[in-house]
Amino acid sequence: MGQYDATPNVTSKSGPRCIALVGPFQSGKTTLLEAILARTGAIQRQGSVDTATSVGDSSKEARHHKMSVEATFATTNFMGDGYTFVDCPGSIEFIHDMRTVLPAVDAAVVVCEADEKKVPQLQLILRELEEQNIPRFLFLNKIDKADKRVRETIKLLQPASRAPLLLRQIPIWKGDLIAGFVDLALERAFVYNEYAASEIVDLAGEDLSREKEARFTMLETLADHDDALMEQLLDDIQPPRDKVFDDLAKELRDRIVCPVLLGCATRSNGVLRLLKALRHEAPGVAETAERLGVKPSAEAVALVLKTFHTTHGGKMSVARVLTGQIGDGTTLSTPDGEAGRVSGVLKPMGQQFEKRGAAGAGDTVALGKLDGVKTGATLSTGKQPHPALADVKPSPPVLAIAVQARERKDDVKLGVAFTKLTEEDPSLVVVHNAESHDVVMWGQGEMHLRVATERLADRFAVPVTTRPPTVGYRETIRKGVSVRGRHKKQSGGHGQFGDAVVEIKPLPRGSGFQFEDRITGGVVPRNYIPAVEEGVVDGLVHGPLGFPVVDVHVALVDGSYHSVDSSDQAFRTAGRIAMSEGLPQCQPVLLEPIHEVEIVCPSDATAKINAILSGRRGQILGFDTRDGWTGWDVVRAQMPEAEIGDLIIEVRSATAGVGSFKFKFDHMAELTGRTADQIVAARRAAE
Ligand SMILES: Nc1nc2c(ncn2[C@@H]2O[C@H](COP(=O)(O)OP(=O)(O)O)[C@@H](O)[C@H]2O)c(=O)[nH]1
Ligand SMILES: [Mg+2]
Repeated sequence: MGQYDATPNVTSKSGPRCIALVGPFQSGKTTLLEAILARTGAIQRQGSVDTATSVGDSSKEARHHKMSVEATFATTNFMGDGYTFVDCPGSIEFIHDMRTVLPAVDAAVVVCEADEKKVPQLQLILRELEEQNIPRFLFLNKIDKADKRVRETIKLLQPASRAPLLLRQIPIWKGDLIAGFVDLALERAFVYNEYAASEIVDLAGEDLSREKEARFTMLETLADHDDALMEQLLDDIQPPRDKVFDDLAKELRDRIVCPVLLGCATRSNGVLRLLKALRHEAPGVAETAERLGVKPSAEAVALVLKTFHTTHGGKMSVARVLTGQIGDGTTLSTPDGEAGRVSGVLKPMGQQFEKRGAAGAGDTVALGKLDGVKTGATLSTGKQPHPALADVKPSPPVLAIAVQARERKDDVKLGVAFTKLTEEDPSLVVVHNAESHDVVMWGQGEMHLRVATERLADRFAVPVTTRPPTVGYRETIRKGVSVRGRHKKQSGGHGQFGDAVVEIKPLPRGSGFQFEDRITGGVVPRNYIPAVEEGVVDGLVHGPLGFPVVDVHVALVDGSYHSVDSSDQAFRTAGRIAMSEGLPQCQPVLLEPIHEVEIVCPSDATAKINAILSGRRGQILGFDTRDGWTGWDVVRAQMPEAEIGDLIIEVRSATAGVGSFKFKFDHMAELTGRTADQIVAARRAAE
């Protein structure tokens, strides 16, 4: 029994832990956090997400949308050790918040349900953990609603995980309900109590033989990486309990297996077992530091997991200290240079931050007033800044909206708000479109952009209006023409005179603009020719259809001048006149940007995705299985930019929220017919 039963409350060698709660949307992560906080005494009683009384999801946006829209940190104590749990949002639109937290956690608890429909989401999240090499437990939640054998559930979920799912507990059924569990490592049976520790009961009869069988399966999986254990099993020798626990811990830490625990977060069942498993088996900060390449040192090294701009406390950088100490007034550096002095070390608890003393290795704390520091930054106190620990890149954005302050006077404030917003959430990208003058906010989906827009109003007090961004249409010509542009003005004394004959002709797609000087005999003096070219370029900015003109060749072939009245300005005007008269005669045609799009989706949605693409004037180039994924496809297509605008909304709804895409510009293509007429008419109306 030893340490696994009556463990005294002594601080373990592992130091304060940092544990991520991750998993599909709605699986019960926020509820589990609440149960953990109640069970460990950090809060008086367990609140619930359903009555908006939980510590997680306490921001205005989360309450409003009834879902986690950003990572929430909460600190507690269990059996003498400090723990910070990070409730990470499960939706793919907010997955970046999880990604930036993961590098510095000791382990992740993947909360999931026995639901086939959630397998693609589960796989998406497990991939992030697998790629970042994070030790992970699976917490099979909502077992109060279980309607199938746990072993069947494991079989259902296994394709989502590269590491074998290792069932550590089996349920005790009472009729159709699960009344408790048998811990296979401990070889003990427990009956659940609501909101209290489970009770030990004796195992007998059928439960006992099921236990033996399930335990053997667990040991066999462990033995795949432990030859000594394999020999014992072959020789029918019972391995000692401590040896089994050691193996469980080792194979978890080496990411060889993913142990599975059962529970019910709403009733706080299985929570204590989970906490004990974390206490005994999850790596400590020293191992995590080693995984990140941080050497033990008196100098502090910390990683920023999240940035908050709070109303009262100003900017907070939540960071995990991997080695050394950070206190109030500590001067920190990032690899880019000095980051500033810490003003306040606080303990994060949902939306609240409480002052605390200096933070040591393992602690996860909010550091006040580090103005230049961004999420993901590596902080250190050494003479030489510590090199960056993690390089977590956001997924390419998939949806854009053009944003404008509702009131002009807020324009400057909006710029500042954007800076803070993107500091908090690097998966949000703000770009200024020099051509259309749109300020465009790119994000990970509809809800992501909606929450960002709400934050602009709520946190930064800048109400905004939004609209779809401008599509980068162009126009070109289909035939050539020769035309004269003549500018003559006699107004009182000094007149103006410029006269240029140009030949306009189409160029192949993608050639841009070319200018040729074919003047002979000095009919247009050398020094005026650049001015003619400038005038021609002026004439291309806004073509007869209302868009920039591309892929044209213009040759200056003839003209005349006046020794007194000619000037650069007059020739520039002549060049512009030639274009505005010539282009409408050249059969102008609209060009639209076509992008190559690569969509990833669960295979059972591929047919739907193909239909969506065809319905949006897409040309399907082919599809393939997604490399390294089970049950996923990649569909490639060429699509007009105008149709990509809100494509993600349809893709997400066809894939239960997990499909995504990336795209890159491929070429400009002619667009004629009704669609083109509508675009040109809309442009005229807008002008
Ligand atoms: N029956 C049951 N419902 C649960 C359990 N855990 C969470 N829920 C419910 O599932 C829903 C989603 O829970 P939440 O914690 O917000 O999930 P999250 O999206 O993963 O954070 C809420 O209505 C919870 O009350 C559980 O163990 N059993
Ligand atoms: Mg949640």
